[in-house]
Amino acid sequence: MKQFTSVHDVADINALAEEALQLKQNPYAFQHLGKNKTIGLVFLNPSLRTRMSTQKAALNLGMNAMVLNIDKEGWALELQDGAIMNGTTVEHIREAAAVLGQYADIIGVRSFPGLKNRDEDYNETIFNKFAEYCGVPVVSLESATRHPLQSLADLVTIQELKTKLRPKVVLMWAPHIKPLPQAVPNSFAEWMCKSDVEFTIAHPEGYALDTSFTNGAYITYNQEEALADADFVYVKNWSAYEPYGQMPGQHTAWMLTNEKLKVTAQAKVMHCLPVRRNVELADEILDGPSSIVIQEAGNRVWAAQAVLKQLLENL
Ligand code: AN0
Ligand code: CP
Repeated sequence: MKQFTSVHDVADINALAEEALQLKQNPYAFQHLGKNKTIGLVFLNPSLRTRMSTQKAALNLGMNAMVLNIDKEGWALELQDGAIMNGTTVEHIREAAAVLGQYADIIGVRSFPGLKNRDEDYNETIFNKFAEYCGVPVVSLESATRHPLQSLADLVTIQELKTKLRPKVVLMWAPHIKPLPQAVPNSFAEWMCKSDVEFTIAHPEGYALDTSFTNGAYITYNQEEALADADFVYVKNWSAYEPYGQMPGQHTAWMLTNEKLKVTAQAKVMHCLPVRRNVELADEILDGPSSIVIQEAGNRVWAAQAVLKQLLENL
């Protein structure tokens, strides 16, 4: 693997998930691979899991890991080409990314969408500039439209816990108080569409995702129909793709409860976290036997480690 920005960078997603599960059994078997290699993790937005699990994965492989919260600790970044920098921005992304590439063998970048200009977000303007100017392999730590390290960890968790060959997996929209990116559901959908699962997406009218991520999924506005016989329910809020970044309705009744889970095949409930309790998901689910959110977050380490291992093997 030369970079990890989406499912399209992966030759065989099942083999990669399998590799992650093997690393979980034997975390330190490849310490030699990362000797004297450094990963730079650059955050333009907050993170708990991605930050810690990717550092842990790098350390398990014998790498050094450096973290820069560039939005808070770096110089104010200019993103526009040709800008006359006589205002508030101090450093252009051209120099910033190129310099970071001098210090690291691999660079991870987190850059959320602005949710204002769809073209800018869906062209991955910021992420792609980092990738272009840094000159080393890049890993997405969640970009404007995708979160592939999360999706790989989700696939690993489903492979680990499934009790039938082809489980039914449901991506279920959840209520929220503010507009969130489509990155997690886009990415989960494109990974599930390539996996050996029966994949359904359920959301209220107005919350359709970009169809280029959902090709092959069964899509419904009926929450109960989607939940019927489900083996895994993946809960996530997202804002509308059209009109972009808007919230066409609060739909608070879509919050998942134990009562609603009764029609499932004793489904396991997933969420990428962070989750707003009693807005997106009821306490009774998060604190009950259906939830696998902590195991899912734990698997972020093995997903990241499988990806870094393949990138190191290709350096
Ligand atoms: C982010 C999102 O929805 O993309 C990060 C999730 C991993 N979540 C929030 O902003 C709450
Ligand atoms: N799930 C996830 O990516 O969490 P963080 O935003 O805390 O990294």
